[in-house]
Amino acid sequence: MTVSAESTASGAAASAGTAASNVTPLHPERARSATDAALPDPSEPWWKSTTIYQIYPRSFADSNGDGIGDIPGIIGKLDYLQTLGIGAIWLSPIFASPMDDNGYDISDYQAVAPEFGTIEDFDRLVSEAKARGIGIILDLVVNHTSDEHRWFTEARKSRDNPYRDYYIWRDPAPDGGLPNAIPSVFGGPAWRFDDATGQYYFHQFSRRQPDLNWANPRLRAEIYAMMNWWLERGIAGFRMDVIDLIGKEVDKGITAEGPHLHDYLKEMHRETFGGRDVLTVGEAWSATPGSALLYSGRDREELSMVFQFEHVTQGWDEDHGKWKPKPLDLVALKGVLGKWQLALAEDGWNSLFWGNHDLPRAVSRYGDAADYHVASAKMLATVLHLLKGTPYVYQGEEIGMTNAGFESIEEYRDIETLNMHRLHLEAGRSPEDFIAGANQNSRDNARTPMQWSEAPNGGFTEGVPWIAVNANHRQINARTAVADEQSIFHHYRTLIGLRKRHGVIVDGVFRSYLDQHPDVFVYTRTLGDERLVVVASFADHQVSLTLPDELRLSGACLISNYQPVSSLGETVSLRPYEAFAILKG
Ligand code: TEU
Ligand code: CA
Repeated sequence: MTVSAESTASGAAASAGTAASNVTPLHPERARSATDAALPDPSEPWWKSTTIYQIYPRSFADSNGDGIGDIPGIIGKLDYLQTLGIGAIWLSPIFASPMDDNGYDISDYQAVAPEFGTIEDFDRLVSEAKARGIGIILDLVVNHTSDEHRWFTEARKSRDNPYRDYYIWRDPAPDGGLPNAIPSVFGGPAWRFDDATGQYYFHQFSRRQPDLNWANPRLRAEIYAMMNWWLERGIAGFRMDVIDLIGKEVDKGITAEGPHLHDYLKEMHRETFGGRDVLTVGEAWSATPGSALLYSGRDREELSMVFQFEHVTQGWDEDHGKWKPKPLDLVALKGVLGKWQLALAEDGWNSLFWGNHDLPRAVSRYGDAADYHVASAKMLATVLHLLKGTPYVYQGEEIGMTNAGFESIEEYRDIETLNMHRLHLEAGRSPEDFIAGANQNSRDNARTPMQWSEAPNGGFTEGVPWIAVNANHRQINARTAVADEQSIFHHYRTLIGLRKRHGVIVDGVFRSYLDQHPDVFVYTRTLGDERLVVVASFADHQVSLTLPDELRLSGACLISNYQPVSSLGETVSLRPYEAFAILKG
C-alpha cells in the first residue's frame, strides 16, 4: 500500500489537471511564484524538477501488427505517460538503420526508420507530447555510424575518397596483423580489415558500427548541422551515446576521455544547443565524480549531466564482468550512490537511474521480484527518486516489469549477448553457465515488449513480437496497475509529483547515515529549515534499527509502501523492503 499526506490531493489534481491541461506550456508547474518557499526554485532549469521516461521504440507499442513497436504506437500511449507525470521522453534511436544493434547503428541521421514510422509521425509525436507538457529527447549516436551510412560507403571506396578521414583507418601491423590490441565492447578485436583498400578500420562496437574520426572538423560541422536540424523541429534535448569515447586517440590506446573530448563538447555546445532551454545527458561509462564536474559543471558550457555507471559496475565480477554478477552488496551500492551525491553537491548534476535498455530490470537486480515484488519495486523507486539529481524511469519499470527469464539462447536477440555467447563457447566454457549470467544481465532483459494488459502478447502487438513477451504479463501490466491506486504505477506517479512540489527534493543537501548497515539505506535531504528523512530496507526480513539523535523526529509522511510513518523514535522496526520518507519543517 502506497500512502502519503499528499497522494489523495495529487490524485484528484492529476485527474482534474488532465482535463484542463491540454494547452499548458511545456512545464506548467514552474509557473508558480518564487515566494512559495517549499516549491522548487523556478529560476533553475526545468530538468532539475522533472522526471524523464525512457522509451525503447522497438519494444514499447506496436500500432500496425508487424510485431515491432513504432511512433504511432507511442503517440497512442501519451495519455498514460501524462498520467504518470513525466516531463520528457528519452527516445532511443528511431533513425534509418539496418538494425545490427537495434538502431544504435545509424545509416541516415535525418531519416526515420520505416519500421518506426515517418518524419510526419515524428513531428506529430513532438506536438502531441508538447500538448501534454512532455518534451521529446532524441538519442544522438555520433561515436560511430552504421557501415551502410553514405559517409562510410563512400569512405571505403578508396584511400583518397573525401569521406575517408571521417573514419579511422590504419595499415596492418608489420606482421600483417591488427594495428593494436584494442578490444571491441561486443567481443573480439576493435579492428576490421577492409580488403578493397587494404587497411583496417576501427569499431569499438560491432564491425558494422565503424567509429567516426572526431578530429576531422568537416565531420564535426556536419554533425552540428544535423543536431540543429532536429533542434529546429522542437525537440527538448539529446541523450548522447557513449559520448566519452568521441575523443579517442587509438594510436595511444586511448578510447575514453581523450585529450580533446571536452574541446569537442564545448564546440558542440557553442554550435548547437548552447542558449537553448534543452536537456543534454552524456552516456559516459568511464565517468568519475571528477570528470562528471567537467561535463556538467555550471560554468563549463558542456552538458546538463552525464549517465555514470559506477553503481552498476560495482556489482560486476572482476574477471567475467557483467556475465557473472555479484550478489547485491548494499554497503558498496549505497557507498557509490552517496559518493556521487556528495561529489556533485555544489556543482554539476547527477542523473538517477536503476535501469535502461542495456541493463537488467531494477526489481530483478536490486529488489525481490519473487517474494516481495510490489514492496521492493516501490522501495527502489523511493530510494532513487528522493536523491539529488534527475530521475529516469525506463519503460515498464513503473509497473515493476522483471527480467525476461529466457531458458535458451534462441530466445535472445541482442548482438552483444549473441557475440559473447559464441566467444564463451569457443573458449570451451559451459552454455548453461552463460545462460545463467545472461538471465541476470543480458541487455534483452530490458527489451521484452511493454506489458500493457493481460491480452495475448501483453497487448503490445496484434502480430508476432520481435522478441518474446514475458509470460508474467497477465499479472504485471499497465491496465491492472493504473486501475489499482495501490500499485507500483501510482507509487511512481506520487514520487514524480513530489519532486515538482518540493524544493528540498530538488536542491536539499544529501547526508547518509548507518553507512555500514548491510540491510538499510538511510539518508536525509535538508533545505533551509526543511528536512526530509528517507529510510529504506533492502532486506526480505524484519530489521530493527537504532537511529541517531538527529533522526528522531516527526513530520509529514510524504510516501511509504506500508502504513504511513510520521514519527521516528530511538528504534524503528522495518518490514521486508519497507521504505518511507518523512518531511519535517
Ligand atoms: O552503450 C554503451 C555500452 O558500452 C553498453 O552498451 C555496453 O555494451 C554494455 O551494455 C555494458 O556491457 C551504448 C548504447 O546504450 C547501447 O545500446 C549501444 O549498443 C552502444 O552504446 C553502441 O551504440
Ligand atoms: Ca509496428
